[in-house]
Amino acid sequence: RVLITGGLGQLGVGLAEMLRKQYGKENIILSDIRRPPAEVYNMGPFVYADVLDYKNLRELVVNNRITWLVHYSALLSAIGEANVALARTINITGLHNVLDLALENCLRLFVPSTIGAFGPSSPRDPAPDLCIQRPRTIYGVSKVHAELMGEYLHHKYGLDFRCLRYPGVVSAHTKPGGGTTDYAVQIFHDALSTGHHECYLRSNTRLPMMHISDCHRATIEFMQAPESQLSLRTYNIAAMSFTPEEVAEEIRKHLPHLRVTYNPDTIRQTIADSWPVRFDDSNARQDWGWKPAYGLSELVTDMLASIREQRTNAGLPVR
Ligand code: VAH
Repeated sequence: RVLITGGLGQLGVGLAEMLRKQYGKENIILSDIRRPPAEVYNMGPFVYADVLDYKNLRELVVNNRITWLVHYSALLSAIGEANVALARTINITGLHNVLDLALENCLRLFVPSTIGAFGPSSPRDPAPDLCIQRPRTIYGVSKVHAELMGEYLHHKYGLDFRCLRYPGVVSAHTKPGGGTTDYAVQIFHDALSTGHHECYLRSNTRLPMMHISDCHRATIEFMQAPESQLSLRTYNIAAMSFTPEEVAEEIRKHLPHLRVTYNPDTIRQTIADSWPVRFDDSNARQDWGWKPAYGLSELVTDMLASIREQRTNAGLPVR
């Protein structure tokens, strides 16, 4: 059985849906510290879980016979810079609870890392799996800590710790949670509603990005990969890298009137300028067969179709 923490963020619900198709509804338990919307309750098992409450987590793991833990609870890059103390508590103390729980109960553990685990002194174009990592956000620092702790406990105690560094994830049905790549989701909603997007990054800020279904598929394929195939515990995964201007141009092939004004905000522009421009994910492709399905044109086509349908169903006007 799988327990997903931070399940109501950008990634949890979609991953649960994909896992439930393969392993059955009752075997995938979504959790968060917030009450879910009705449709999430109706999808399958949901429980309250606070990653800062070790006893609560242990009870969930034992009572539900959990064997895999997917740890999505975290404060992302920009929101973490606005609340460093909380980000450190959730991203580091929460992680330690999950690591201890995994060791105590012989759980297999997936923890996501991010392009944000690199910093200005890392090679940026491309960033390889193994290189200098001196990130300049509490989010990045906490994710490097997660990578190092997971790898240490794997080598010392045999913990099956697995970690993927995600690019910015572009999703139609869920909102991102306060990251630096969030513009890449908002621009689609703006294109179909007001026709105008105000971008908080410069037009030429290139960042690694991925369609959410590629992100979920990579996670599941990686979790299923035989241990013998893994030469690393933490892997970069990539699909594409684009700038705000490039994604705007691709959207204009469908909606020619999209207007974008660039109004860089210092915090998120500084974060983005410290991150990799492109990822080298050759180890993931070689070791466990990673291959993305969505490039920029497929992503734009899918996002516009999904959001158009959403707005129509909600009785909202669509451009
Ligand atoms: C963020 N979307 O922007 C998250 C992610 C790769 C970026 O970690 O913080």
